[in-house]
Amino acid sequence: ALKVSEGTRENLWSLMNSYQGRDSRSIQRSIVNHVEYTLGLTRFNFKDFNAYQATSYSVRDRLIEQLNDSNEYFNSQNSKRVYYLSLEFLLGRMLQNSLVNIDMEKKYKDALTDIGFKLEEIYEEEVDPALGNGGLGRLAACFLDSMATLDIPAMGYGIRYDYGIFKQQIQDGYQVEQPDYWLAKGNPWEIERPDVAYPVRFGGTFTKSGSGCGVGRWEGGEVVMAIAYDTPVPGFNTYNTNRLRLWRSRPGNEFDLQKFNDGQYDKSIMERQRAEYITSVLYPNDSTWEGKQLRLKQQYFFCCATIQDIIKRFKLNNTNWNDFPKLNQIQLNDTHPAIAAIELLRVLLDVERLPYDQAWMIVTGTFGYTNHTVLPEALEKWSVNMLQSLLPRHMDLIFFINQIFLEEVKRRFPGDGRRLEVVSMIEGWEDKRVRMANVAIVCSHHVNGVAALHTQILKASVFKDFYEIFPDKFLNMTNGVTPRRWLYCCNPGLAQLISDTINNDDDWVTDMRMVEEIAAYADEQGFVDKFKQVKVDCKKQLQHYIEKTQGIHIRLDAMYDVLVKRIHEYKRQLMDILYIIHRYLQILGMNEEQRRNVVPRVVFIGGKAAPGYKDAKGFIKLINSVADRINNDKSINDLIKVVFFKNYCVSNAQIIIPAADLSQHISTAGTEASGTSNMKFTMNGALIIGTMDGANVEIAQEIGKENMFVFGADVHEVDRYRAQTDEYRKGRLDGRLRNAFRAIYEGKFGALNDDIKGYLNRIEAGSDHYCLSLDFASYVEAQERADRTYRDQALWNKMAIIGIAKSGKFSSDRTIQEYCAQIWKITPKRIPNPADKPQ
Ligand code: H2P
Repeated sequence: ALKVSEGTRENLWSLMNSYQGRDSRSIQRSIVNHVEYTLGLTRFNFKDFNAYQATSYSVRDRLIEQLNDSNEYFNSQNSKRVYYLSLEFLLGRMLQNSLVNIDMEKKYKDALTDIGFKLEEIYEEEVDPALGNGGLGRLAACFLDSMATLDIPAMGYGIRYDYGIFKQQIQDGYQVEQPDYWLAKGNPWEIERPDVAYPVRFGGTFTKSGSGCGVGRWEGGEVVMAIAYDTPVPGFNTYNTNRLRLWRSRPGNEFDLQKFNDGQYDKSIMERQRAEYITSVLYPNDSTWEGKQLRLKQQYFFCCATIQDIIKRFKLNNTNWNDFPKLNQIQLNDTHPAIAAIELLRVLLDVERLPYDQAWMIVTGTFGYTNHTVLPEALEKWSVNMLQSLLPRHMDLIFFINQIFLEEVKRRFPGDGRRLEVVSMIEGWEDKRVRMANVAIVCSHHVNGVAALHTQILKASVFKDFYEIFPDKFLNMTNGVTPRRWLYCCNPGLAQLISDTINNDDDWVTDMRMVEEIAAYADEQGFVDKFKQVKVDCKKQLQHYIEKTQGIHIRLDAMYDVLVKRIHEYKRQLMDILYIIHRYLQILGMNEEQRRNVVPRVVFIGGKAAPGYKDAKGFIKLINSVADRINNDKSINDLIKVVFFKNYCVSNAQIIIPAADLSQHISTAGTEASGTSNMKFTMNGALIIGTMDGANVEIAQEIGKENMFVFGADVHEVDRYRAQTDEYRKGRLDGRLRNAFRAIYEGKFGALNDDIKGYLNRIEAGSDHYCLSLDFASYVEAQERADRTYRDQALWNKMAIIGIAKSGKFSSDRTIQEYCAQIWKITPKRIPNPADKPQ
């Protein structure tokens, strides 16, 4: 590497320093420079979108410098690093978050106002990068923010998909998926790095020499290139800036001009396109999506490039391989990147030529695995045949480590054939498949669940046999969310109120436990009035958004009742809409007097259904049909309004969450691993109606059960109910549920297709896996409690304020601190801010 002398360094620094001015004039200069020189437009005439682009480039300049300085500093210190591997990063918009984190929002706002632009309007020009499905991908984004803020030398690795999660449109009440080509107008936040490129091989043949796992040569097949795209991730109130590195696939060979000239146009072009397909689209969850092989290719592609990149960085300063786990921790976000562990093993054996025992020790010292769900459909399994043809050496190594592992299990649990069967990495006899979770568990030093209850379930059932083999491997890391995006940015009114009240400036933004102080003001009229005003302002903003995007007018004086998350049977959007039907039927039967007592509600239900998930799509149609009927029924005088909140995504979550009064987290107990929006809603002063599931349990512990509307069966009751016969359940079908079904069958909500009716028929016949009938009575009761409480506004606000005050635990800073202390064994490294240097 090029080493520059101190004198040259000073000179370079002073050059940069002049560019990095924080005064208004310098900010304006950098913006118009980008308009003119980067965008090639004239500074005398540019639009809001161009202002967004130029402003982003201007901010990015600052971030790049911080990123480079941070990276150089960590390299110079040979710092230990954490690598967060995830197939999804649901980042959301960057501009505001970046400005806030580098503490320049006000300065940019003023500088832009001065040249005729409104920063808030410019924020709206940014596309919402949506490279994830839901909570898992958003968690990865919150973790990046917290790791940067906590001065942890860390990097995220993932895929730069051309198409993120589809855009959801609604036609005739049905979900229609539109491709999300988010890069159409460019992406000012990324830095293309053609200099950081690695080859990735698929297929071909593997020849082995030596005994045991041997060493070998993997040749032939198809080679594609992985090109890095870097996005800087600034921390809040620190100079430290981390890197998110996303890989894009490109053809491995130069364009075959010979073939082209010989007239084989299609062939030469198709070969190149095949390589580019790998990183084209993000796969939606839970769908019976075809093209499994492409998904596997995506996984290996990004893991292979990432491992090469990590090793290259390690070799900058190190030669002793035993130091590798001490200096590198790799966290697997679910099993999607689990093949990285096998890839590291392969490289250590076949490329670095380390003995097996040493290589294995390095692998198991390096990896940690986070499980995010107990649903069997999400525990990935790859066909052995497919793996063998795509990654022959990896399949060979999985067989090998599995054999060694099973021998050890046999020794420790003699005669326990059942256990061997369950913990084996391979399942089946004819159609053999690889269980990626088992691979991940064996290859990792720690395995964690994402909330206390979820971890308990992993230990007691899903991974019970593993837990008995490796009791020390399993631990809990309750999820968290970043208070920067989910309070400070999305709810400036509340943030200001907190800062003013606890009189500590913005220190709480990096220490959420400090917010607890506001609990003391929950009864103080002055404070409560301000809180109420903040909520009303947020509701107005949502009202405006709904009017603008969906053309629906909603009243301000209603309870805003929100259920937003992926549409899935276990999350029970169906139960919510059935309750709405029940409520509607009830109101229809009321006289004037009784109606005066009804709390008006605007019910928002939003979320995307995986394109191949028929039932979930049926729920969306049902919700829209019910909305149609109720919203057009003048006789109920807007006592209920139902809004299907279209295209739920990070940027509109930032509008709806602060505006909610009541938020629903109503999964069947034992199914939602954690949930993270429950944390966001609580931080923003919405009350939860929810089951004792996932992180709801811990939220109740922190804020007090009396400050939530808890209902429903617990995990044990669910188990017992499921163990009963259909006959038993059929005999106990909740009467109100039956009436709601009747209303649907009778066509009160329009003609619905047979699929949804079939679904309801099955519940009626006692096939009720997600326990709608079991929980319905207590759900109705909890809803009534919510209504009663809402009528007592003083009580309601008090509960909301206590919720905010006691939500400190759910900052992702706390989560990351736990990962650092218990899994990664890493301490913060605060890099000196060069601006603090005496000039
Ligand atoms: C999943 C789980 C959530 C969890 C989240 C992050 C997969 O997210 O289901 O319970 O909080 O990971 O750990 P989601 O359902 O939102 O896609």
